Amino acid sequence: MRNGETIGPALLELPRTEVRPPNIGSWEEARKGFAWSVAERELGWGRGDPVNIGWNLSDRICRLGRAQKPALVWEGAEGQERCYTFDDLRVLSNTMAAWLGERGVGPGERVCLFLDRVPELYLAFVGILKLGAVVQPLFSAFGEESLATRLLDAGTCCVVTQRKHLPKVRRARTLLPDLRLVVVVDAGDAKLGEGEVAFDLDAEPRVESYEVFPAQPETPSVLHYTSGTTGQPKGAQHVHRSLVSQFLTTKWVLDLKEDDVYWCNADPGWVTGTSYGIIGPWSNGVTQVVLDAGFGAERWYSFLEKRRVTVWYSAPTAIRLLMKEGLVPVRRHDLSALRHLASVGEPLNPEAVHWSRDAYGLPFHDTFWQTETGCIVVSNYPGMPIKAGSMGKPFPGITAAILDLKTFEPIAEPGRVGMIGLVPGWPSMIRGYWNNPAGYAKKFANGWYLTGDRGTVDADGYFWFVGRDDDVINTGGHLVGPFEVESALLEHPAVAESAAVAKPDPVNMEVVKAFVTLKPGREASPDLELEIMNFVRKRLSPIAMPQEIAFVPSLPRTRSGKIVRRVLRAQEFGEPLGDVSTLMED
Ligand code: 6R9
Repeated sequence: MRNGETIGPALLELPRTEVRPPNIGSWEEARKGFAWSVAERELGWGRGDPVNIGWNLSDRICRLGRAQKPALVWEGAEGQERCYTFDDLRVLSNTMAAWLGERGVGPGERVCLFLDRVPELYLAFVGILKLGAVVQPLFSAFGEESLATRLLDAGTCCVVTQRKHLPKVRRARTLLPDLRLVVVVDAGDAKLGEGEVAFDLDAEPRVESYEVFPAQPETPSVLHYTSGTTGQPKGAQHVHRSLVSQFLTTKWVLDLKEDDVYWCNADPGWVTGTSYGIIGPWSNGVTQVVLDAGFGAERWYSFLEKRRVTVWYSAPTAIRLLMKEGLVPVRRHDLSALRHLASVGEPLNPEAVHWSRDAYGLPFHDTFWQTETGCIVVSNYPGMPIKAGSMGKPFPGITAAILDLKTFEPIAEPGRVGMIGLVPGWPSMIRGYWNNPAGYAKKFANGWYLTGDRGTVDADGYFWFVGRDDDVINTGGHLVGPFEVESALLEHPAVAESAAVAKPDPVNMEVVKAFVTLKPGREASPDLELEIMNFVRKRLSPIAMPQEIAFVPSLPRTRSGKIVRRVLRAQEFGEPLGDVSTLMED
């Protein structure tokens, strides 16, 4: 098994990349005497500079002498291009903030962004924060019901959207007494109804100077709706102080340097697309590129090549889809500008780490975090040896432990499975769930913040993911983590993707059932099923071997790309599917 094999930094020394020391220096050194005030000082806090995130992403960067540097290089699905400098970002976010303020949107009110990844999404995000309002980004692919639930819960007063999403907003609006203003960024000659107003970024008079809302560190900033482990949408409330850890984790984990061209392919409807698709890179004054188009290996490689992307933050789903396409499309492109790759959202199978090293000459670095943590909390750092399949080590300033599932006391011995817990209090931890104090209270026990994920820690202090609390399979009293089974499945040459879930069993209570999609050119058959079962049995154990394999065309996943095992499990148990509003339709 290659699981756990160490990939040392030596292997990263590729002739094509200039080797510069990582921003973090060494993890051990960075951890010694760490204080978040390191980042606060760098951000100028204490000198009386504004704390407001919006100001920090734009005005502060201009003041550092980067006003004319591109902040956003945008490409649309049809190849359209737009480029905005940090000065444009400063002025256009001012414009948005002033415009909304004039129309009665006030500090603390919730403003929803219901947009594709168009430039207005990014500029309005910054503007809404400058105004002191709370920004609520939602996937524009949401249907009217998912939209209405989240807007109703948040008491949202304003939605910024596009013409093509107006019908959904209009239908949702009948249920939303608090929604006063619908802003359409591309109205053109569309006939707008009551409470609907056109905003044209290019035509609006540019607001050169704007007094940003004097946000305090604890002033609410972003409200992110997440499905969490139970599947019920919850509004995770962040505050302006989150910037401190989003800024520093971007610098140390994603290793962004001044001349980088950074691509985070996540949609801002998902926390990755805001923490590291807006706040992280711009607070570091780095150019980011955005592609407002869906997945496609050829399209993505062309984009990486054309934009000379140097640092790429992606997710296992996308990586597995790229693996499925094989090396041929990779070799058709010049990806030599790439120098650092990172991944988040789901466990990163060892196979994916090895594959990326072969395909791109660089391994993906796994990073672990949640909507609730607001920033990366456990990760693999540039310069630190990677153990393929491990999530890495806690970020300096974060104390993580594996907790006993009953007592919530830290488990001392390496390798024993428990709940991943964190000591509360880092800057970007959520301050509550909107309208749901009871749900928030459940996230803590014995002084620990509970992630709801199970894992282990090894003798070297590396953390390993086992599964979400409700995804772990209990077969005859043995706990089997889906990640381990899925990683073994992925090593089989016919398997493209997989999900391992519990299936009821009269003898063992539960057994493992695997749902598998196949690589192009492979066909499902009873022989293949047996072959794959044996393959897993040899690699893991008879207990972890799937008792049944279902070959399926695709797996249910969320809009952020996560495989939703609980839906497959519920089907096996004949239980209700729970909230499925974040599921992607195929
Ligand atoms: C950023 C984000 C959080 C849940 C988390 C865990 C899973 C995220 C992971 C990972 C294994 C990783 N998750 N990163 N599991 N390894 N590197 O994903 O936030 O959408 O709130 O999801 O995603 O189960 O608890 P969010």
